[in-house]
Parts: sequence; C-alpha cells; structure tokens
Amino acid sequence: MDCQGRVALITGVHGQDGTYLAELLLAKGYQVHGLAPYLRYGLPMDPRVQFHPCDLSDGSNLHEVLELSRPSEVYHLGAQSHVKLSFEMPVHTVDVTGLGTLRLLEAVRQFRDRSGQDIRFYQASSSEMFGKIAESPQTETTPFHPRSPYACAKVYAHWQTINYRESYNLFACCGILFNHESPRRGEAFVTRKITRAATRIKLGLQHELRLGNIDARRDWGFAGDYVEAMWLMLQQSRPADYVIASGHQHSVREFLDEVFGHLDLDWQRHVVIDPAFYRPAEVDTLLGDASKARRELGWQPRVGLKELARLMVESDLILARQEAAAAAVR
Ligand code: G4F
Repeated sequence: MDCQGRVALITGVHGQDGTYLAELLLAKGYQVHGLAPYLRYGLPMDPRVQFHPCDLSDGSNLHEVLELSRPSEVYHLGAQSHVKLSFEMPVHTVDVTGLGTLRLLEAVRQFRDRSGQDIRFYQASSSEMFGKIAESPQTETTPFHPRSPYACAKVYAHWQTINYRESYNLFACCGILFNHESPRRGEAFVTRKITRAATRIKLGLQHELRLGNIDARRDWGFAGDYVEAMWLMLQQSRPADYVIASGHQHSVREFLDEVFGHLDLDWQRHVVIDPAFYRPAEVDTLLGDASKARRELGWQPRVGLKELARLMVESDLILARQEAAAAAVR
C-alpha cells in the first residue's frame, strides 16, 4: 500500500511500541509526529519524527499539536503503563491513562469537526482488562474484571473510545494487546528485568535477581509484530476491536528457564523471591485468542517465545559487555 505523504501522530512515541511503530510508518512513507511529556525521555527516537512535548495529564496544547500536525491517523499509546506502579500512584495513573485518553479523543473529535479532516484513531487497550479471567482463552467478547488502577483506567479508556465511535461516528479501533516484549522493553517489566539481570550475572556484574510472583502466566509476543496489527486495524473499511496475542502461554518460571538456559546458568542459584515485588491483587493467568485479527486483518505473529528470549538476551549481552568494559577501565 502506498502511504507516501500520509501523516500519523503517535502518543507515547518514546516508548517500546512508539519507536517500533514510528519506524514501521516511516518505512511506509508516512510523515510521523510524536507526542510525549519530555524531549529527552525514554528511548532514542528516529530524527525524522517531529516531536511535540505534551503531557496527557494536562492536554492544554493538544488542539495546537493537532492543528500543527494535521494527522489522518492517531495512534494513542501514551500511558502510565506499569501495573505495580499504578497501585503506588493510582490517581496519576488514572489521570494519564484514563482521562488522558478522553482528553485526546475530545481534541481529535473537535479537530475533525473543525477541519473536515478524515481522521482515524487507535486505542492501546490491554489484556490486563480481563484481570480475574472469566474464561480462557480471552477474546473480544470476554467480560472485563480489572485488578489494578492501571487496568481500571484502561477499561475506562476502552469504553470511551467505543463511545466516541458510536456517538460521533469516529473511526476508532481498540487493540486489546497481550504482553509484548523486545530488547526495547523497559527494565521494570519482568521479561526485560530477567534478561538484563541474567546477562549481568553471566558477566559477573551482579549475583542476585529479586522477583515477585514467578508462577504468573502470560501470553508473550514480540512488540515489532504487534505494532503491525495497530496499523492494519486503521486500514480496514470499518472500525472494530481486536485481540492481539500469540495464543501461547508461559509462566515467569518458564521464561527464567529459557533465558538462564540460553546462558548456561541455573536461575535457582540466583533468583530470590521478594514480597516487595508482589502486587496487592495479581492477574494470575492470561491467554489470548487472536482468531478475529488473523481472519479480518490477515495478521499473525512471527516471533515465538524462544526467539524473543534469544533476541533480548543477545541485545542485553552487548549492554552487559559494555558495562564490564567500562568497569575495567575505571
Ligand atoms: O512484566 P509485567 O510487569 O507485565 P504486566 O503486569 O503483565 O503488564 C504488562 O502487560 C500488559 C498487557 O497485558 C500491559 F497492559 C501493561 O502495560 C504491561 O506492559 O509483569 C508480568 C507478570 C506479573 O504477573 C507480575 O506479578 O510478572 C510478574 N512478576 C514477578 N516478578 C513481576 C516480577 N513483574 C515485574 N514487573 N517485576 C517483578 O519483579
């Protein structure tokens, strides 16, 4: 598809998904605008992305950003996205992740009505909304039972997005994405915490890894595959909501086996279970059924868990070697 000259705006552009999505859209010929709270925050960004500072908990310059960028596609990825942190900062999380979505939806609607611009909206919904699961696997029709301030905020944002579609005929899609990881994943999320620690242990830079509930089960995929699904949703003739998942489930324990095994290490000698990393309410198990996305979008994941763990370990080994070299010259 020729997308030359199309304009996209991405919120949360400095995050894992934001950077992968920006690269995908730039490669397709889009002009990409990015929105995030600070200029230097998060991952390095492609210099072709035109950056606009904007905090979703404020939103007072959203109208200006929309007028300046005039996007035909808005990808709303920005959020306070750490589940454990949301218990410590519930009001901030709900403000950014829940109300921030409403601020953006309303600004997008007003911009569309003022300018007559055809505009499509993607909402980053989350499998955390299923929480205490009502059935397995989870599909687009599985009821929600959120278990954290973060998940409650995502349910609110999800339904607001659907309401803007139904009330104002906004072309708006919710991607209910299950966990998706990569070498760019933040170090506070469990997969990256594990690959960072295991590679540092391998090089003698640390000896211990403190974790919470390692019996939790997740459906993990590769972030690079999942951003393609976001784009595909906005290319359809009708807006709809889709579960995006690998359809395979593993425990944190199994991820430890995979990563430490890859490095010829025994995780049992290094992992310490620390109650500080337990959550007041846990989501024990998540498993997605992405049949609708396969059928209607032609989407399917390419990278499985083994390959994902290998990618992350190899990337973190490079970082650990740099750290070891820097320590040696000190
Ligand atoms: O990697 P996590 O922090 O991801 P979580 O909570 O599943 O949420 C992520 O995926 C969601 C999609 O379903 C996103 F919406 C959300 O924004 C985020 O990206 O934790 C995964 C599991 C949890 O059960 C947690 O209790 O790992 C368990 N865990 C065990 N020890 C740990 C740790 N999690 C973290 N972050 N740190 C630990 O030390």
